[in-house]
Amino acid sequence: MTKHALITGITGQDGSYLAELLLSKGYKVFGLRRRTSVPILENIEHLKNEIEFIDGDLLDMGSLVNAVRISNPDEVYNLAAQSFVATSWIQPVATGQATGIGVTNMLEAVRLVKPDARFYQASSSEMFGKVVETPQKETTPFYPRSPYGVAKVYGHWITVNYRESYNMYACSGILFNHESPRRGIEFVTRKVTDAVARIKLGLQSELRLGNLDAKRDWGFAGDYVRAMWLMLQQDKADDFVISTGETHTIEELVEIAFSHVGLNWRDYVVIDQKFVRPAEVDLLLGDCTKAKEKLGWELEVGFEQLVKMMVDSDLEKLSK
Ligand code: NDP
Ligand code: GDR
Repeated sequence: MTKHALITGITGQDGSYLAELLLSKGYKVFGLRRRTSVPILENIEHLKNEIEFIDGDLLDMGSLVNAVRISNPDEVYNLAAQSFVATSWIQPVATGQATGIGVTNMLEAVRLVKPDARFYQASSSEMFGKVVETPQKETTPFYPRSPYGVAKVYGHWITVNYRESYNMYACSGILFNHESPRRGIEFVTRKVTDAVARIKLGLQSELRLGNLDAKRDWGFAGDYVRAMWLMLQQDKADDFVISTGETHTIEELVEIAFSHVGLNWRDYVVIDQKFVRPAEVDLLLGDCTKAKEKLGWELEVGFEQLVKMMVDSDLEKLSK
């Protein structure tokens, strides 16, 4: 029997890698897509004939009920969210609605239409926020530092609550930062690799950034979607941290990206207060021992390899 999967956030970075993975495993993939005046399918252009799109929005529960009815899913991956932390201070209510309440809308749709479907919630290391304990693991208390982080904490606990209240197979994957050539252009890794490529090609002269001292545990999105799938293949639903166990400053990221094309970052980077956040998450470093032991999950791409892959991809895109 062909398995059915419903992915929300199909047009995003993770949606595209997860769709590739599930298609390669023989799944029929349904993708929830928002109506936009200009369709933005850049990440899934190559898959668009293999995915069945269903129109809908996390804010509109009727559309989610409809999506679950049409797709009749064995597995639901809730990846949709307002996912850019900086924007969450500008649109805190919209972020709370999509990133927080949207999770309840999706869980309710599953509970009402297909309660035995397995559910994955895209939780985030941003829930750890202010450093309480390092490395951060499943039992580390949350202390979110942005409206986005606060909304994700709500999404995490409502997922746990539906598992405990209704005995649903619902998992929360607490994923640390993961990147790829398909990363949105405003996130710091892609902003840097795109700028490095532009500067190298003579299309841009400087790169304006905020806080270079923050530390992140950065992995490759292609490795992380494997963990999402593994979480839904277990005997019992549970929550897992997914991380690399290494942390690097933004300055290190910048250094590696510029030196990969033979440039010195100090000649191009300008600090701009506009990109400094009202409250910062200073240090993220994850301990994913539980995922390694229980899921058998391993990462394949390291940090330096990831940064170089992204710079090379941006150089290639811009050279065209
Ligand atoms: P992206 O920003 O690339 O993708 C977000 C997706 O959500 C897009 O497809 C977007 O659609 C969709 N979306 C936004 N709002 C709505 C809505 N109201 N209704 C339906 N769809 C909506 O994020 P990523 O792929 O990087 O991340 C996937 C998930 O994982 C997110 O929930 C994110 O918060 C979480 N996460 C990400 C991490 C990372 O490092 N990448 C780490 C931890 C968690 P559209 O194209 O229409 O805007
Ligand atoms: P983050 O990712 O907030 O960790 O959330 P982002 O790449 O936006 O920021 C990482 C760090 O870089 C610092 N920074 C800048 N960030 C951006 N975007 N632009 C800049 O110019 C800049 N200068 C410095 C930030 O202050 C921050 O410390 C990502 C998202 O994918 C979330 O959805 C996800 O939940 C978390 O990762 C885990």
